[in-house]
Amino acid sequence: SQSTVVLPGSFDPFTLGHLDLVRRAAALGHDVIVAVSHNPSKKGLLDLDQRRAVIDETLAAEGLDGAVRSQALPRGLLVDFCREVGAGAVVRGLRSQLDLAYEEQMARMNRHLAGIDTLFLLTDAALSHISSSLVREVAQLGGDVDDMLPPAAARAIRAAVS
Ligand code: COD
Repeated sequence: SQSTVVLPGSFDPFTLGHLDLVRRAAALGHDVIVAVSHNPSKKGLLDLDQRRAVIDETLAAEGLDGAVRSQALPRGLLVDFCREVGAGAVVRGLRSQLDLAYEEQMARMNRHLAGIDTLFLLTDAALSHISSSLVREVAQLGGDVDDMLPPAAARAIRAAVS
């Protein structure tokens, strides 16, 4: 049987960087649960349902909807969610050493709390400039973000800023 891993995030919006992570985790043979957190801050653009709809539409369009599914991440600890869904590990992407500095502490904490390991995938260099927060900022200031997003996300962002 395949091992289940959780890819947690806010995904506001789900970007080509996130899609690359999902694709690579699935290609390694994992069942992937994309766990979508509640809006962490008021600076968010898409609500939880919109963010999940973008992800589900993208997974279907990419033919990834067999091995990968989205789920809302309940309030509470990520490691508790992992236990509930039977996931043995978390997957996270690393764009830079800045990401590592932030991720290292979370990964150590999750392992301390529940023995849940974190699998890190180095971001594709062509995608390492992409972050959801910068995509939101550029879009809100009138810039073009279409080439950083799957089509479903580009449509949702366009509707949200118009
Ligand atoms: N290329 C590749 N990967 C990328 C790219 C890119 N261009 N952009 C982002 N990623 C990766 C990120 O590195 C991350 O691994 C993943 O995609 C998701 O990104 P985000 O930004 O949507 O996710 P975050 O950082 O907002 O998610 C935070 C969590 C929800 C994981 C965190 O808040 C959490 O664990 N909450 C639960 C409460 C808890 O357990 N707290 C204690 C933690 S120790």
